[in-house]
Amino acid sequence: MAAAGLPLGCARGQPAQPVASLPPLRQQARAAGRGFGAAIRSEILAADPAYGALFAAEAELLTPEWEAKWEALQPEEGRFDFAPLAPLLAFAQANQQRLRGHALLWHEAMPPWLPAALGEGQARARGIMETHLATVLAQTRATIRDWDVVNEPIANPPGSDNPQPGDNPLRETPWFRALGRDYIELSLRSARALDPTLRLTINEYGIEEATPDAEIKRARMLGLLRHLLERGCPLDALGIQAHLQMRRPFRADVFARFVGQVRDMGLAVLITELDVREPDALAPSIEARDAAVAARTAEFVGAAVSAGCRNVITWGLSDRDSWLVKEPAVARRDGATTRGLPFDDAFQRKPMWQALAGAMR
Ligand code: 9MR
Repeated sequence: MAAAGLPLGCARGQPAQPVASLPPLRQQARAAGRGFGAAIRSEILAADPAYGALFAAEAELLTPEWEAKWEALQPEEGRFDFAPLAPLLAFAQANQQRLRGHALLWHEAMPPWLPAALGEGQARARGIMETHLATVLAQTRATIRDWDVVNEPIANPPGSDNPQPGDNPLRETPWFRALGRDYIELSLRSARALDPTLRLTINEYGIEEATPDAEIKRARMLGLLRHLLERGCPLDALGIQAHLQMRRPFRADVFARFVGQVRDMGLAVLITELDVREPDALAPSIEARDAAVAARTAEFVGAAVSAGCRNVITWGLSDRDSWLVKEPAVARRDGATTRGLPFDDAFQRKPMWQALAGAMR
């Protein structure tokens, strides 16, 4: 009989199995031909055995939350450092997990030298890009077969958080300023030439929800993808981050239509960074809060899976280590801990875990 925890819906008349005794998410997803995973951090892995045990049990896919960003891999020009990434590669190998690469080109987590060097002319910028891709892809070739080549290339439209002024559909990053919109195509072509069977992904946020700004961002993304594919640019997948916000409406039909449009272009679509930001005004009980997060997760992941997304990755597993709690810009102002991931602070499965299990089955 179910003691602690909520019963998972089961056949009428049968006792519910306690949630803690159900097979882990990676197993449930795999049984349905899907992949479940989460973002992981090497410094926590080194310090906390329980963290490693949780990831080993529950996640089949792993994304380094920081360790494969430019700041980590090339902190000074020409000095590459794979030491922070190495323990994650070893961990993945020991636990039969696949590591995704995140991210080759991004306007954040840049080491201080990089934006300055990119301002030194087109040839210099191309050289820097080529060297980074060649070195990193050669080093990770045997272990990472899927990279976010470009992260967050689309400009935030008016009405979104941090909008970009003007009507450029692309984000005006140091890469854009150095090389124009072709920086995206150049990086994808270069990655394909360096490693012909590597899976190339563009990753983006703010394209999930039913708001006018997300609608514009989706249109901008479709425009970029169409442009790249028309030019014969190599590209395999769109990663949809899915940092969902409860204060924003979600509509399964709107989201599924977008996923369908991308898949109709011949691209795979995967969910890369799922978590849920709770509303400003919280329900009075933890139970009600968790039920709301679980309902949004079930709706979102259900729509994604039905629309053909095979892989779902959450941005961490436990609320304890979530950027939603640690990052001052997104942490709650009322001091409450955002409960936006499938496990609580004590690594107990939450209703969001059940929602993920249900949707992935
Ligand atoms: O969660 C990540 C946080 O720990 C890092 O400090 C930050 C900068 O490297 O990046 C966060 O992850 C971001 C991801 O790489 C891209 N999408 C948005 C994520 C949350 O900011």
